Amino acid sequence: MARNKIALIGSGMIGGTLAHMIGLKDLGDVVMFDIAEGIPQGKGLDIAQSSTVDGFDSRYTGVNDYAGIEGADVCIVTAGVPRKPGMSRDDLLGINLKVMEQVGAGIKKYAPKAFVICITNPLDAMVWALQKFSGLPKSHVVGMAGVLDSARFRYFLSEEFKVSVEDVSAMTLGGHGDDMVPMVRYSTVAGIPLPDLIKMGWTSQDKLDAIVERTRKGGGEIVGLLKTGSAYYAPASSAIQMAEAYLKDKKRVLPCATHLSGQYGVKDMYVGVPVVIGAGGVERIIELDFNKAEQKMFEKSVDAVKGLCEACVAIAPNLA
Ligand code: A3D
Repeated sequence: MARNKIALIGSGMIGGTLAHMIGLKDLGDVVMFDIAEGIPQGKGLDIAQSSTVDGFDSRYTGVNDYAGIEGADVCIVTAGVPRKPGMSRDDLLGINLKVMEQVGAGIKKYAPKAFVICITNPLDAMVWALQKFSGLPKSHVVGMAGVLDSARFRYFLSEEFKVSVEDVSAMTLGGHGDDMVPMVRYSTVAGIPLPDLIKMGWTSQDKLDAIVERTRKGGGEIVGLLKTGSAYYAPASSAIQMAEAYLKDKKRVLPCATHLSGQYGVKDMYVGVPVVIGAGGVERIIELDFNKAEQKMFEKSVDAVKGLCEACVAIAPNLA
């Protein structure tokens, strides 16, 4: 049986971390693509040399030509620029939209059957544009944000409750911006919802509100500390979880930026909602019943994404 071929479009901080994780998890062979000459080749060779120590057989190729991604089963897109302190994700839109046009054309030509996971920011608008530029089926183009935002929420909750991260499940929906919607009602410790944990005296409403706020600003907190770029370990882990769900047909239920065509009252936009990911890509979109407060937050988040899509159309009218 042929091994999976995983193409990483963008070989920067997240791309390099992804390449290493794919080897350690034995998910397949890796093609690293970048416009910067030498970077994908150098990182690929470095990781390939580590394979003898760690004992994995993934093969690594570094390329500067899209022909190298031919026939990829999965493409993970991080090409573009990240945030620096003082920048919002939205400030990246103009530069990264042009990058998505090139990436979309490359995937369309060489890997039209791939499952594509976009990470480039501003995420919800970039994945929306990438699907249009590439012309791939909507079920096969998704954005990574919800898994990361939920992972941050889970981590902060596990610290607050002093319990294993494994026992905390949490869900963050909506767009990947400061208006994201951490779903307190649907987040639990071993099945016990957070509102019940407040009643049980495990935490207070004020502390929970502070955790929700820290989750919303989780990316910015790391940008402020690093000063030279944005987070890359947790974003890479999150995208790997999505790729693995597809390659192993795991049918994982994960919050992903997904194309909505009427679900949640949203049409032709990518927004973070829970979906089932298996061999068919996005196999099912799960529609939750929001209460009034959640609905209001979700609508605010959707409005922010809508504004970004309109800004994309102003630059590239063919996206309309
Ligand atoms: P970085 O280390 O700068 O890597 C980006 C790479 O893209 C560099 O190696 C560039 O040379 C390359 N590149 C630039 N233009 C092109 C092009 N036209 N074609 C191919 N490659 C190109 O950034 P990073 O890896 O830290 O972050 C990558 C992206 O992910 C940024 O847009 C971040 O904002 C975004 N990001 C998203 C999340 C989400 O949760 C959605 C989290 C963290 C970072």
